[in-house]
Amino acid sequence: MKGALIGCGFFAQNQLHAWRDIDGVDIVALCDQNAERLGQSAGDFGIERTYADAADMFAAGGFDFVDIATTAPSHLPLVKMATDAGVHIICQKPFAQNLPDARAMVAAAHSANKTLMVHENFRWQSPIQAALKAVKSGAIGDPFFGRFSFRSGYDVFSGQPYLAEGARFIIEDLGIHILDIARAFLGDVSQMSATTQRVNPNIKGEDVATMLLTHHGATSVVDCSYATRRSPETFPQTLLEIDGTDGTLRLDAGYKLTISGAQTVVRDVSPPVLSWAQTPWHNIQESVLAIQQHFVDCVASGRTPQTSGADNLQTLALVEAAYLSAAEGRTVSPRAL
Ligand code: NAD
Ligand code: 89V
Repeated sequence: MKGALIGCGFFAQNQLHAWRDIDGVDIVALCDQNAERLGQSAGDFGIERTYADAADMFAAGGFDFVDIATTAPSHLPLVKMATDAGVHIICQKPFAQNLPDARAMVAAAHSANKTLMVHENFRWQSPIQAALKAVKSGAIGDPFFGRFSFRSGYDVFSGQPYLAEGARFIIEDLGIHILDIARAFLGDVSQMSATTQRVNPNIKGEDVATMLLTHHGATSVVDCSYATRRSPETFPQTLLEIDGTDGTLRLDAGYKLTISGAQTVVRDVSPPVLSWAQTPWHNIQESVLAIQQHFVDCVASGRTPQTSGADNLQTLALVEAAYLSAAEGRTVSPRAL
């Protein structure tokens, strides 16, 4: 498969490294409006075709899929260019700034009969996959409670300065991943109730969010904070507590997985540090390789990716429901949005 990538910024470097590790994939073209970033990535990864304008890249063609690694405001026009060009698509999270734009992208990909996957990679982290495998195999019976927790004081603003500038912050950027993990474990959500806080005075959006979710047969709490100073720092680990009818599962700090069913089993599920990865980001970086491999496998076999555009509408609805709930102080049904 030949691919093209749009947006050679902070996170795309991980995506380019991961593409290089996947057999049978060749990134043949790069696009960025920023000439310096474009030139740097083209040089680092030996990619000859470069474009400042995505329309020119699609017009030149010669690739089967596009990896859109830009921030959300550009996703709708770029996805539409891709579907007009008849290529498969991976699009970074947050998929869209609102649900109508997200639905328009899903409809465009459906009409073009092309695969559209959202790069929602946190559920692909190997510690999360190990926990998911245990729960889905019935190791703790039927889950009735979950806590999905991400609390950190890590400085994310130095690498991603735009995170300090938006009216929305932690739910849209990070909570979206944790809400998606909650869906992966406990299924879709009928009710959402949320509170938000801004602790850091130097940013515009909320940096703390506490959300209560009603799933079919289960309740969960999704709690996220970038205002939590802890030692040791756990960035970027998602910690899990899941109670089931026959036992409990805990994913604790340091990637320690404890499953207490008929017996108690404790495992170290630390993710590997890939050759191009840096701690503590290695957990996320490994999941980039896993989700991109999943995309390739799905396109090759005609399967729908786990985090397809259509699936991600449910995760995005939780983000919208959380903001609405926090703003209006009421419980919101994501299905009504
Ligand atoms: P960034 O600002 O560093 O990079 C984005 C790049 O896209 C910039 O170089 C910009 O010039 C380019 N760009 C924007 N619009 C363009 C257009 N229309 N045509 C061509 N180039 C364009 O941003 P980032 O931190 O790399 O984040 C990118 C996306 O990745 C965001 O949506 C962010 O939420 C997401 N992200 C995901 C993860 C994850 O784990 N999945 C982690 C970090 C960031
Ligand atoms: O995964 C992300 O989307 C990142 C970060 C982990 C910093 O929140 O923006």
